Amino acid sequence: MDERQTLKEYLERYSETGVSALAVAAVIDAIASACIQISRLTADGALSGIVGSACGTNAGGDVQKDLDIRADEIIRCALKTVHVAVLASEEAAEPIVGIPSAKISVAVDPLDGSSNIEVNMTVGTIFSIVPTPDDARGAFRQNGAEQIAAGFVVYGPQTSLVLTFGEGVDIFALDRFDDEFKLVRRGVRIPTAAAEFAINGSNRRHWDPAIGIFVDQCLSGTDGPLGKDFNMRWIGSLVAETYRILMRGGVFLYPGDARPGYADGRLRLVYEAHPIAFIIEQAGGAASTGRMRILDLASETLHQRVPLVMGSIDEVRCVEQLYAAPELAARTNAPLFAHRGFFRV
Ligand code: FBP
Repeated sequence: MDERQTLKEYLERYSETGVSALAVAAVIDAIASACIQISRLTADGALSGIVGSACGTNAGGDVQKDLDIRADEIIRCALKTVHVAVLASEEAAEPIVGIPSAKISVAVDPLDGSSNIEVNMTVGTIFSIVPTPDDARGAFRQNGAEQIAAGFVVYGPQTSLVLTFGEGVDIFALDRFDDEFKLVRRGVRIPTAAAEFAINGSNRRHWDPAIGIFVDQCLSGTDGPLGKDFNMRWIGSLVAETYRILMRGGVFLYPGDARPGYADGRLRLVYEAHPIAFIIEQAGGAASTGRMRILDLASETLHQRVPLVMGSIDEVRCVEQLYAAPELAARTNAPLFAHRGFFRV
């Protein structure tokens, strides 16, 4: 018999810690139920009418796929059953007001990485739970450090839920037989140093010098200043990259670049970078724009983008140092990279 703790049991225990904990637990339970439905749709694909076709564009200007829209509907419907003051979704231009007196508000990316749907690659759902301020309109203008809880669900070979309440990171796997999430990892820790980096290298010519230098340092391996050989990955799915980094370390970069509309990168602060940064820090990693800590940032607009460099602390600090003094790094490394740089600065 499987003795693993279920998410429901885990949330019951957490909800005993206070009145607002009860509300938070109810919201996570509702999101988890919604994610079980989304997991089924993702797994069934064309059999459930999901083909990954484009249906329009969302408020942030991203192409919306059929599963983006279905996932958004499922999450909204689930959250109607619990006490949420304001709900923000990547798929909606404006926040949706629920029960204004509710103590918590929720931001969600219902389906992250949706360009991966039609190619049968991993996608996910990301969520952030924040306290509702006196003026609920300010719910998503708080620093990321104010988050009460955050998590994401990865729809991969396994469906996994990664969760933090600000006291470490725990992981649950979906038991498809019982239709329940069950605890599989407690207190996940990211190695402080790692030898794997993830970036969309096709944007190389548009990057800031600091990013180009860092990538060249990784590519120069044991001959370079970082003194080790790096492996490279790019899945094009933030949730999948984050899960990998939680499992074995590494650094992920989606920097700002010179393409029109990409000055602050691609990822959204409120429902992507904030929750991911909270999880990464709680697992002992770091999350930064390259210039400052993500959790110290507050959003001015709901769909605001932000550069994101996150993962193993040593590599994130290395990128921050290059941003602080790119000319120094360029001078130190120029001769080496002029000869060996794959992505030349
Ligand atoms: P969506 O929110 O539109 O899904 O975009 C986010 C994302 O898919 C991330 O999951 C991923 O890291 C990134 O975009 C990939 O972007 P690119 O295609 O530019 O490499």
